[in-house]
Amino acid sequence: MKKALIFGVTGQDGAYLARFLIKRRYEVHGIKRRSSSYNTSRVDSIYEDPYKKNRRLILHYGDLTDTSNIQNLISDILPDEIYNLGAQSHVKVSFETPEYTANCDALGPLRILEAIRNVRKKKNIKFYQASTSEMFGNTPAPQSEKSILSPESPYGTAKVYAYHITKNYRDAYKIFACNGILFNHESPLRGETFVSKKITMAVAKIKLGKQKLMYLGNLDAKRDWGHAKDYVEGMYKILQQKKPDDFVLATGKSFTVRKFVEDAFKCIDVQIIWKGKSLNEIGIDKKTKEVLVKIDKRLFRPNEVNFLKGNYMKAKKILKWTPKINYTKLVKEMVASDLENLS
Ligand code: NAP
Ligand code: G4F
Repeated sequence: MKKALIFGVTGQDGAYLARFLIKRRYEVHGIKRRSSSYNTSRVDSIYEDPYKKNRRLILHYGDLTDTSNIQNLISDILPDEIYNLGAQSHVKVSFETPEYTANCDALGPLRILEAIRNVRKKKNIKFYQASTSEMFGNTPAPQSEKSILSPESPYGTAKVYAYHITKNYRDAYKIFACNGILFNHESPLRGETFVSKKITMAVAKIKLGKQKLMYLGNLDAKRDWGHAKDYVEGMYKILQQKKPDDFVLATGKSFTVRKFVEDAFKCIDVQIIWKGKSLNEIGIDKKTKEVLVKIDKRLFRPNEVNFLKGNYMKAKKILKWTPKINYTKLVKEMVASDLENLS
């Protein structure tokens, strides 16, 4: 039986990856952070009693900013594969907490790689690093493994460090260390402060009479939105190759935030029409004339990544990976799930 260790198991991707690996008969170890309130809701349905024998999911306390904790966990568990999905993953928040973001997102993966290096004589552990399309910044689309990295945020900059240190350890110490350069991926489990989930939850609440309107920032940014379920399969495939390498996972299609809003409202039979410009722009229900979307300048970022669209041809050719769930299905699934949960 293979053992996997997931940093970030309580996050969106961690929860999908844990389920995926458990189905493939892995023993999954996950790192959760100490919190004053419960933070395991995404994995509660696969949680197992600590007194049960032959558990498939085993949770440990840990933190990417704690070197000794990471060293101890890795040398005790000695997993076959480590997936580092842990991060301060919010781009706008990274402008407010740049130092913490660097500690967690840049030095965190370095700490894991050092721990892997230290146990090399006992076990060759494979390592997956959650790299991101945010590293490309405003490099022209479509972005591929060969595109220039030019991050526009403290988050993106920290992730560029993590990307390079992963490659350095692969080259210098022959560690099986890989980067998955993933474009935006969403799901019903997406964190509530990311734009997709913020929109689908607001749409559901408006439909149920629990909210009147939503505030958004830049409506014109374009993102390549896929489904997290497809992307965790890609992560797994990256670590099953003969040679360690880096891969872009994306859908190759890109839509504006504005279109996401329109399509989410379509799911509840509301057609949005836009009026006004810039900070005074509003989104109106065509039928009732109610204002459902307003702009709040505080939701803009100091720097914006305008256009992300990935070229995933390398993953298609080598990993035989293609995304199965398209953008339209994704939006519908997210709205339907929020309607069900909130009603
Ligand atoms: P997420 O939902 O925000 O999950 C992040 C996970 O990291 C959570 O489990 C979180 O724990 C954990 N974490 C945060 N700070 C930590 C720390 N100091 N020590 C240990 N764990 C910590 O993110 P996601 O969407 O699943 O993304 C997974 C990874 O892929 C992240 O590294 C992200 O940067 C990267 N990525 C995401 C996307 C995307 O579109 N989703 C695209 C490209 C790359 P808590 O639950 O306690 O907060
Ligand atoms: O949903 P977002 O916050 O995602 P963003 O910034 O693209 O980052 C996500 O994808 C990255 C991959 O490219 C990951 F690495 C990262 O961890 C994260 O998962 O924002 C998407 C777009 C941005 O252009 C933002 O300016 O939506 C725009 N936006 C407009 N109004 C908003 C809002 N974003 C948020 N979060 N909230 C708003 O009200």
